[in-house]
Amino acid sequence: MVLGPLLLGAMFSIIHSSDGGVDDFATTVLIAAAQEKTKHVFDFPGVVITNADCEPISALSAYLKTTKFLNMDTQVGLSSSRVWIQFPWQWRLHSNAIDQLPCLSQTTNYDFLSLPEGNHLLANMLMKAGEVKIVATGPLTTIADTFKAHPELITKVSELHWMGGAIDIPGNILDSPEIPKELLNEKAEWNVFCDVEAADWIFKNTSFALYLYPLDISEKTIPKDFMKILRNKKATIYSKYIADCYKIVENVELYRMWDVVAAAGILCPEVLESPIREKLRLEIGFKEHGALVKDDQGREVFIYKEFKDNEPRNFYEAVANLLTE
Ligand SMILES: [Ca+2]
Repeated sequence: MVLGPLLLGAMFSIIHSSDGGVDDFATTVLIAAAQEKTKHVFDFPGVVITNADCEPISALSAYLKTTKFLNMDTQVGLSSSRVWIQFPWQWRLHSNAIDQLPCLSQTTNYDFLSLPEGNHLLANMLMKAGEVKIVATGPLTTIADTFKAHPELITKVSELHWMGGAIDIPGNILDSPEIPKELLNEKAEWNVFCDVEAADWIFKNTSFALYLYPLDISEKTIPKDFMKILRNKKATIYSKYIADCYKIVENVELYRMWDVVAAAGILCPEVLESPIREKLRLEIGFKEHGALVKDDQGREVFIYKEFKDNEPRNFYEAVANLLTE
């Protein structure tokens, strides 16, 4: 489906479950830009932050400033859920850099304690919404905890689009200085590894369509290549903001557009090769903790592993077009 203008009101809502990294912010802004560009074919009621790939207070502050800066009608909440294994600090501190972006310096301070807690916000948004598609660009902790407390809300979700896992290529947890080497393995990816129990709960207790965007596809996305294409477009407030975000990680050689690919699955699916249907289960227990394993008894998942024509350039173009023009 290609999104287009609709005059009768929003067809569905997108809720973003973010964990506050640079790429998460880029994803949020892409959703906001697409909402404006498609003349609100979907609602974007909220972003819920999980304390995972971020320093949580700066991530919350940056999100509040961002939604104000971009004049977004989107609520923000920080979840009180806790992951099992935290991301390395070298990644988590990026949220502080976003909070310090010059474009966000004019916005005012907030009373953090008066804000809705993230899981309550997520539950309330689901109660009020019709059909919901969740874009999850961090661990599934917040979503699982909210559904454990409100199982009746699971049916509100038609699709979960999750950046997670590594299927036919190695994972990405080995370079994690804070974690003893014997607890790491070559197969797990961080969004799964950091809370395998939450992912396992979602796999076993839900039946909505689960679309997976593993490292297999996002490994091919290079922010510098995307920025070359974005710079050739007529700049907008969205494209300038994303340029500022990716500048924070421009010298991080292994940085990819992991999370943005998951949003593309809803916003511009025509640039992705059709997903492969597979049954997967979670490996739990050290050795291969967090690995996603093919298993006939596992959960049905639709895996996006390739860009159309094996060419990320069309993805860069489609995302750049949503942010500009
Ligand atoms: Ca993320």
